[in-house]
Amino acid sequence: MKKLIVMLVALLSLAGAAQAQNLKGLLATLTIAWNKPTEPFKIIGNVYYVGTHGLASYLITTPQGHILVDTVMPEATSQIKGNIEKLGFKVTDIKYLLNTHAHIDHTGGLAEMKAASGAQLVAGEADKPLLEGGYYPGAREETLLNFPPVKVDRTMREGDTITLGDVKITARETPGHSPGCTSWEFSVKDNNVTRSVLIFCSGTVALNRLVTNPTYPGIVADYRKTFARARGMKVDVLLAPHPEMYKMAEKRAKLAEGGPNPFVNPGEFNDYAATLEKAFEEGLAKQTAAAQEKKG
Ligand code: 4NZ
Ligand code: ZN
Repeated sequence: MKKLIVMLVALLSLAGAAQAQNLKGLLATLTIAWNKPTEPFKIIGNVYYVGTHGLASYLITTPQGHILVDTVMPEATSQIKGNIEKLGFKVTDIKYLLNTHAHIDHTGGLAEMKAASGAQLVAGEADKPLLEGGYYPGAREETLLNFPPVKVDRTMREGDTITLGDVKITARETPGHSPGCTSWEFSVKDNNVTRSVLIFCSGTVALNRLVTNPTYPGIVADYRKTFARARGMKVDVLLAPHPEMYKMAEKRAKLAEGGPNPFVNPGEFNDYAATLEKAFEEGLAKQTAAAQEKKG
């Protein structure tokens, strides 16, 4: 189990190499772990995990309706629906669908969930064309990464907010992993203590090209802007689209034992972002060296 996760993380960071020959194989391997079911559960306050074993989807509930952040692979959308109902909530009560970034593993079910709920889709401005086109940035022709296109109802920039009932969610621009990569910041109450939550978009290099014909113009500067921004952010509860990014399984097991909520971990986000920044600079150096070599 642990071994598998280590392998997947390694695969994701090796994606630059994998991209060259065998995207199909990589995607097939990842999808098996991504699509395994898992039990939905309450993370903290009014925030619930409704994703699969390998990909996160979050339900934020209010008496005035709910907010769903991200879906998973297209074929696993029924799992999200099932998980929401299992917790006693209704898909038709979802008012807003939010997206962290326009990659198939997080957008695959947006069109289906939008049709099922009638919710408004909210996303980072620069990801709008990707969501509405259903393609991976810089790889429009790569049909393996295509997903059902979906209309974006509202685009967000840094500091923009959406409010539903007593929940106010603020968009934080964290571009790089995708051009409109948006992290979602809000507060929850845990035992009468207010905690800041961040659903972080992502900062991994993964399949992105950083040099020579980059995934999108300005990608390197965008990643660096995100890491600089992350240094100044104060986050009590880190959540992300890939559950291993914040050790979800470990914390869930601990949560079941009782005691203080293990998802409250101030500083974890800043440490994680620092790790990502180091991996990014290493990835950039590697891609730069590989490009030099090719040039001869
Ligand atoms: S991601 C694949 N969202 O960048 C797609 O972590 C997207 C990612 C990783 C891997 N893939 O197709 O293998
Ligand atoms: Zn991604």
